[in-house]
This record gives sequence, structure tokens and C-alpha cells, in this order.
Amino acid sequence: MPLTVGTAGHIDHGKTWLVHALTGKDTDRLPEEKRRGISIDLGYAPLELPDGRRLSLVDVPGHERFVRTMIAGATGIDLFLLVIDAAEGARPQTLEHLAIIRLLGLRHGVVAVTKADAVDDETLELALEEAHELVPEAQAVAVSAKTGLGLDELRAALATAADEVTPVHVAGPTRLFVDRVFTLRGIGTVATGTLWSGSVADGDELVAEPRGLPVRVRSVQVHDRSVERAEAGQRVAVALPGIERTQLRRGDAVVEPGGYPASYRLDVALEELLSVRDGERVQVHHGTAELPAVVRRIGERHAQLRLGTPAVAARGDHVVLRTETTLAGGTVLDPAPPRHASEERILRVESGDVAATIFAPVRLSSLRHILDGEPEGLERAGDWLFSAEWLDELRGRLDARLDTADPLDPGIPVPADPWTAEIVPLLGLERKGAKLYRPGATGSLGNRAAAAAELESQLGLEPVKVDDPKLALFLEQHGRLVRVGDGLAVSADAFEQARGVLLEELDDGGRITLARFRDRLGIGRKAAQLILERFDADGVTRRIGDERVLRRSSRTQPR
Ligand SMILES: Nc1nc2c(ncn2[C@@H]2O[C@H](COP(=O)(O)OP(=O)(O)OP(=O)(O)O)[C@@H](O)[C@H]2O)c(=O)[nH]1
Ligand SMILES: [Mg+2]
Repeated sequence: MPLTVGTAGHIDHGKTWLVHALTGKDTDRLPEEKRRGISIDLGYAPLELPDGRRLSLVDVPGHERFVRTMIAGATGIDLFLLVIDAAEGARPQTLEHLAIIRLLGLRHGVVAVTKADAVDDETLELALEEAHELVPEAQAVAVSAKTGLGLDELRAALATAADEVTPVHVAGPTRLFVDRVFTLRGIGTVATGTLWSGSVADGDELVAEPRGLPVRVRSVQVHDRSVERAEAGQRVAVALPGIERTQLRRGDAVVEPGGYPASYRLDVALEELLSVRDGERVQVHHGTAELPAVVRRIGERHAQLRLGTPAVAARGDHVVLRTETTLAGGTVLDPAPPRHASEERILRVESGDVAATIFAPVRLSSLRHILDGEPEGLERAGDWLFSAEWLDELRGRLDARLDTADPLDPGIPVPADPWTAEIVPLLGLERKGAKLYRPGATGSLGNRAAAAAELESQLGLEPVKVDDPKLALFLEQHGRLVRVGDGLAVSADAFEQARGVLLEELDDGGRITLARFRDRLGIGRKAAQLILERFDADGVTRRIGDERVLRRSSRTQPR
């Protein structure tokens, strides 16, 4: 399993020199870094261990103004290499970096007490003692980048620490946190970063989150060497020829499609160095991203982070909360929680009882970052997971609406939800068009029977106004009237009588005028017009000027 080691420590304490002494690579490559003699950005170098293992080394800046950059470097590491100047001892950023390392959940590493060549034995002894007190869990080694003293011992100590570490970034879909983006002539956009999980190979179709930009990987390198496939924990560079350099930046995550939610909220367990107020505005450091956020406290130990830009997080990820100083750390419990956080829910999620938090349908594929496999005790339809209680509630809700549906057409609209296609079939209802019915349900007049009888008694050839359009439709569907014009109707018998007259007149290519039709039926002009228009609408006749002719196909076609 490839591992990444990150330096930490106060400005000028000798981190970059030590990295150079260990790897032969000067990671201060920016002109400004050269000029000022300090590190500004992250540096990367491969480190060979005596046993042949290869670690990735990340060198971070120590300046207090660059703590943010230090965190971006430290979030992807498995081991720390805390560097303390033997003459100066622990200073403010020694302590802040150490605190950040602990908030990030890093438990394994080594302390290098450096510049050993520049102090006397007694001072060195005291510095080693102080280092041991400060980080009791780690081995402290005296080294000099200048003379090479202690470097072998340091490599051996790193190898021992590497043996003890359980790599964090293994399981789960591919996720690469971008720390650098540049353009190479003939290759296009290249992004580098630590592969937190999964693997990446030439031809992979991934998505650059949080913007959801589809990308296709062209070639993959690990520490400047081409590889077929890079594995979790490795430091990789991928060519992404399809996109512009400006479309990607530090903090973005290149991930497997659907592997992670891009979420404006994170529910976390807090670890406070300083107390964090409800409503406090902070910067949330996650992966290589820095996200503005407001903290909503939940109970004693938890919070919901409301983010200004979305995070691409998974359960178990560590975040650091800062203002001008480091305030707290957080372990992500739910990377895409509902807005209304409750302590009860968050405690359940924390205990791993994810199933208990699911009520309404959620996609199983969207839960891959908080679950292994399928949770127990839930209902499943296609990709949807939901609780039996929710399904009962839905059934109850639809039942209530079916009970009060219009008896003429006792259906209700099919719910227009993303889960409709998979879940509605479970309800045992009949779907006709856009409506749901109880099995075998047919329309009935119900308490409109009297109104129907009253209406029918008035119907004849002269159109009658019908006030209840649903009733008119129902009666027409049952062959008891024919609707003409807007909100009017004639009796079904009268309409058939009119059809008889019409067909007789139009037999053998004949034509009929409105006046002739009116006279043959002995009705008013308006009534004749409405009835003819209905024949037109039904496709029986076609109007040509003042006359009507039979449509070609309609002689054999019933209405
Ligand atoms: N005598 C002696 N001097 C050293 C040694 N290592 C570093 N230095 C001196 O310390 C200075 C700073 O070292 P860097 O390695 O750049 O310090 P750094 O911790 O990377 O500093 P930032 O990245 O800015 O935080 C160097 O310019 C050297 O002059 C060492 O082993 N012995
Ligand atoms: Mg440096």
C-alpha cells in the first residue's frame, strides 16, 4: 500500500532542506521561494526507504500565513514528519501544525530534531527530550541536512512508523483531490494530487466535482513515471485533455461518477481546540479545498457545517475549522445530510446505524460513501431505498386521496417524483395514463345521479347548457349525450339522428350546406352549426367554404 508522508513544523526549522537531504530533490522551485528562502507552496518528492519501499513526501510551508497550504498538504497524508530546529525548540507553528495533524486523525510519524550540527550535545539532548514530551507516540531522531547525520536512522524510523500505519484512503470509489493544475504543450491540462481512494487509469471516465464536469483520463504518472494504473495512496498526475486549465483548481476532486455527493452541508463530530460558537463563520479545510462555512451546533459534540461552496466528502473524512487560528477538527459523519439536523439522527449516524436515518427514498448509489453494501431493515425498489413506514405513509396518503376522488373519474394523478417509476408499481394500484386507480375501479354517478337524470330529460336536438363539465364528459363516455360547442350538449339519440341525415345527404360524394342541414333536421341555425362542427371535430366531415363533404375514410368509420 503506497503511503504519503507530510512534513510539518515552524518556519525555517529545516523541513525543505531535510526533504532535499532525504530525496535529493529541492522542492522549493518557485522563484519567490528561492528569493525569500522560505517555502510558499506544497512540494513533492519520492522517498526510498532502506527496504525498497517508496513513499511520497509532501513538503509544506511553515510560515504562519501559509497554514492553509499546510493543511491542504496534510489532509492527504498517512504519516507525519515533524521537524524541530534543535536550537529553537518548539515554536508556534510547531504546535499549530501538530494540533492540525492530530485533528486530521494522524497517529503515526517521526519527529526530526534538525540542524543537529549547529548545537552542542547538551542542547541537542534537551531538544530531543522536548520532542519526546511533545509527541510521545513518535520516535525522535537527531539529524542534520547539512552533514547527513542521522538520515539513515530517520529513514529507519519512518519505515517503522510506516509499518504501523493503517492507510486511510483505500476503500471507496475513486477520489483524487487536486492540488495543482497546469498545461503541458501537446498534452493539455494536467492535474496532480493524492489519490485518496480507488484507482485511476488511461481512458477512465471521471467527473471533476463540485462542478460536475465530465473528464476523460488520458495518461497517468506517479512521481513523473508513467504507469498503467495508479492506486490509492499514490501521488499522481493525470492528463485531462478535454478541459481547460481554468476549469479545474486546487480543492476540486476528480471522482468516479456518482461516487460522492457534492454537498452544501456536512454533519460532523467536533473536536474543539477553542470553543466554536453556533453561527460562527469559519473556513473548512477538507481535502485540498478551503470552504467558507457557518457552523450550526447540534448538541454537545456535533455540528452541521453549512458551506458556501460544495464539499465532495465521504463519511470518516477529517476537516479542520479555522478563522485566523485553528479552532477545531471534525470527522464527517454524514457528507450529505438533510438541512434540519437533529441530535438523535446524528447520534444514530455516528453509531453506524445509517438505516435508521433513512425514511423517504434515497438512492442506494448515493449512499456508497457512508455504507458498505446494503443496509438491513429497509425496503428496496431499483436503486431506491426507503423505510417500510414511509411506504405505508405513502399508501395511506394516496388511499385518502382515492377516497375523496370524484366518483365520475375515481383516479388521482400519479406522483411526479424521481422514484415514481420504481416505487409506484409496489402500491398495487392501476395506472391509466397519468392517473392511478384502485384495481377495477370504474366511474359512477354517485350523488350526481339525480342531476344526470334531470339533464338527460332536457336533452334533444337543440343544445342544452351543461354546468358540470365532468358530468358531461362522464355521460358522453357512457354514450348518454354528446358534447357540442363550449359547455353544451345534445342527446345521444338526437346526435345519431343528425348523423343519419348527414350521411344520407353526403352519400356518393354529395355536399351539404348549413341551411340544408338545418332544414332537414328542423332545428335552429346555431344548433345546426354546433352539431356540424362536432362532426368536423370527430373527423366525419370536412368544411369547404359554405359546404361540407365527407372525409374519405369516415363512411365506414363509426363516430
Ligand atoms: N546548520 C544547518 N542549517 C540548516 C539545516 N537545515 C536547514 N538549515 C538552514 O535553515 C534554513 C531554512 O531551512 P529550510 O529547509 O528552508 O526551512 P523550512 O522549514 O523548509 O522553512 P519554511 O518552508 O519556510 O517553513 C536554511 O536556509 C539553512 O540555512 C541543517 O541541517 N543544518
Ligand atoms: Mg520549506
